[in-house]
Amino acid sequence: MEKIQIGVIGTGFIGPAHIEALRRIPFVEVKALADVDKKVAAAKAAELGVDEAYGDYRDLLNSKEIDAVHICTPNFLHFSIVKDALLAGKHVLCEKPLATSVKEAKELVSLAAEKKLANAVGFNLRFYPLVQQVKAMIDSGELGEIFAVNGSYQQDWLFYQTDYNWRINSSMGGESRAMADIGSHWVDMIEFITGLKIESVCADFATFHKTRKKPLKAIETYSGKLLKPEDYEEIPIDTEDYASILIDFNKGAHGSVTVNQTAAGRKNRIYFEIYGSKKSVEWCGERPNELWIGNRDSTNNIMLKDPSLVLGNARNYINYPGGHNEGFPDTSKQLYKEFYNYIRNKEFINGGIPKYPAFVDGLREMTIVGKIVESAKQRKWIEVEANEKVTF
Ligand code: SOE
Repeated sequence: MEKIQIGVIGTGFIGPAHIEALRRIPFVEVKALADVDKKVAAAKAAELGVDEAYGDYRDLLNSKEIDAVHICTPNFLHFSIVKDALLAGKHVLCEKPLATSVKEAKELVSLAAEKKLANAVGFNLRFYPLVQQVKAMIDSGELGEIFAVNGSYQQDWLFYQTDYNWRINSSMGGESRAMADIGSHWVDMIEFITGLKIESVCADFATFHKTRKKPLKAIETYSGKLLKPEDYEEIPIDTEDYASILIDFNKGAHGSVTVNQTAAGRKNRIYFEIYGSKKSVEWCGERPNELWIGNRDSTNNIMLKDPSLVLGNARNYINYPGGHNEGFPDTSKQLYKEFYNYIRNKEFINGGIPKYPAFVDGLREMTIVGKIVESAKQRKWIEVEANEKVTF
């Protein structure tokens, strides 16, 4: 079988997760990786069992054998690498955020369309089977009209003043941190499953650690717990630890979300509750195989992930029987499976509708997060354009 050849650019926390998930798809192969210099790249390639290592991503892009690239670098590099990759004729899957400004994101959406290349953004959390089940329930009218959507995304890996990572530095991660890093997943997930559009937002941001102790050497995401006091310098912080947002959706729905990266005990907890005119649902990413279903006139239920119980399309994202739990790594596998099926079936040539989050979804999320940041600064409600116009 001829396999689709892939290059992974950036091998910190998330790059290896991409490689592992890609290896679970039979018709693709991770051929090469690139990192900041030849030494780091060679060490990562040896550790991860990848044949080719590049110290400059442009050399990877020059390889004729590579069909597609995954961009897993710090955020500020996304725009230039995605652009170079598209100009080199590669299909691209980029981690979120797609770029650091809406203007740049629009340029990438247009360039990918002009070059007729498949493009995706790493909103993998959409692919939890029971998240897809909620979408199917809402699409079939089971919840009725949506009244309210509430939720949160909370973590504790940045709880201490000594917790540090490139995401904290606005020049590397972007102006917003908690909202852009994890709130973006919540926003993407909710618009995807409900079909509702966020129309206006009113945000309150907080930075609890006004200064943080930055390690004197670079460390990877989630690795700060291993450092000692003499390994730090104190620096001012200009990105938010916390954000709470009131949301007005179209079709009369209302909602709210809180994101917090300093929430002790919350490891990686994305959570939502959706209240409809017929029933309610509640789901939490730390118990992803359980869905609470709430009724007014009969008993409430807990549905367990099981391919024989879910509605239509949700079944496509379940590979194990009930009781055999699927989790975070499986969401990436399901996203990449859809992306590479699209490429394998050459759907990009005629502009087939992707079943995965594409660059337009990355642009949409950036538009919303941009308005949330504006609202926090101005301390007032800000409208979000219903549909961003992109010219091709
Ligand atoms: C760090 O906060 C992070 O790795 C995010 O960047 C991911 O998108 C999320 O899936 C888990 O947490």
